Amino acid sequence: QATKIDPSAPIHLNVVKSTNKQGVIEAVTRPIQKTSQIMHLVNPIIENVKSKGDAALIEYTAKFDGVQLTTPVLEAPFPDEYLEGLTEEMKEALDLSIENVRKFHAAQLQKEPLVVETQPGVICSRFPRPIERVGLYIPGGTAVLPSTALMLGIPAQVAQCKEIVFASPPRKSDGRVSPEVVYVASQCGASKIVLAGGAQAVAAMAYGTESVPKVDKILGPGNQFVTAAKMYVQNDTQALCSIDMPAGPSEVLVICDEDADEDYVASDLLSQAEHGIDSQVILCAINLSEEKIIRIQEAVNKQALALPRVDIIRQCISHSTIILCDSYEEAFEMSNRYAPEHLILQINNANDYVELVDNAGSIFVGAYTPESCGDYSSGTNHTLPTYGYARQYSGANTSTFQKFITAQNVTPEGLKNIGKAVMCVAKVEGLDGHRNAVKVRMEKLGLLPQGF
Ligand code: HSO
Ligand code: ZN
Repeated sequence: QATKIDPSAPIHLNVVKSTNKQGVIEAVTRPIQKTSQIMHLVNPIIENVKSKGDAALIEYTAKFDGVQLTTPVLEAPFPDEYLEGLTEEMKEALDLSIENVRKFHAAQLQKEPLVVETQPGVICSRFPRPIERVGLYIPGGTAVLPSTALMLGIPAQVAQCKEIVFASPPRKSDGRVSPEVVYVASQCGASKIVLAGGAQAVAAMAYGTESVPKVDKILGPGNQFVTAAKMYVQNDTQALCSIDMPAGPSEVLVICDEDADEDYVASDLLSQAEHGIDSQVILCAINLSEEKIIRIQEAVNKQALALPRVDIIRQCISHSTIILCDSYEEAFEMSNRYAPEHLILQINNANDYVELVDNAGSIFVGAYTPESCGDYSSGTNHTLPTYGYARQYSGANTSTFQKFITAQNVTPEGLKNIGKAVMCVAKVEGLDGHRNAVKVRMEKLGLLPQGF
């Protein structure tokens, strides 16, 4: 996918005017997902894990990750040696992040029971129950992601899921997952870490193997193989497994005005760009002077060149765009249409504009709120809808790890109040058995209305 880009050219975003319809369309069009095309690669992997279990899992880990395992699962309590290399400072940082994520997600638990008497004697209620077993996928690859482990593991623990299983590909160097991920897994009360990645890890958790427990829901980001496997198992009634949401490349839309600090704006664009060459980075700039645009471009170039992942950034920024907007309203309209995973507001009185947001995964309000805070430590979740799915999906939250059960209790008085309506509708549906279930009761109670 990487295109040839002159490494000596300055790292600058494209610039289009909001009135340039074609330019804007190009800027906000997301890359096409090849999920269905890679299904034929993913299918045999899933089938193999399904039929051969651990043996297939071990084989794929040897083949794809270059690690020869004797058992594909690390069981809790995780041995101390797996925490080797975890510094005190890192532990404190993870602890603070965990504490804040726990606080914010615990506050989402329903405190009062939801009970509504819709008619006298008709009592309807709704209550949450944890999803019993969840599988949390933590990608390997170019970055270690203990933050993703905690963003999924802590809400699962808060929701009181009975079994929390992590899966992450082992490192080639020592066949382990990073000590940070192991630490987070232990803090979340995870029972197991499956040392596998890709479609094979998803399959193992969806169907279960000799050593991997079958789970009820699989969550977490991943490459196209992981996404394709999640889609597959979600559609297989034999797996009886749901997933969080379809995933695409990570994205940010920043809205800034003339008073925004160019260094802050540039840093937010780059923190997204370093995620991957296919990351989506858009800046909606409201009534910006030419000098300001130049200063932002210069800041992007200067900061980018100092970052270790400059090569990834260069690729990403080459398809990133500054859209010049004429008003705040226009910028928010643009953003709502794009429905970004992350929306950053670097504008005057940013708080007042939050009510204009209809579609976004998570909003970062004001100059001192970089996305990085939400990615790691503030308390909100960083597992967010990408690819425009912010139109209909929420980011991961406590209820992601629950399902809701409704109940009702109808008394004779209640039956008197709704029985006739039930019988009427049952009649038009031609379902006499339904009608009869009310009728026999009303009859015995001496409540049957005339003509029934
Ligand atoms: N921005 C990513 C999350 C992440 N950032 C993990 C750093 N580590 C998707 O929300
Ligand atoms: Zn990030």
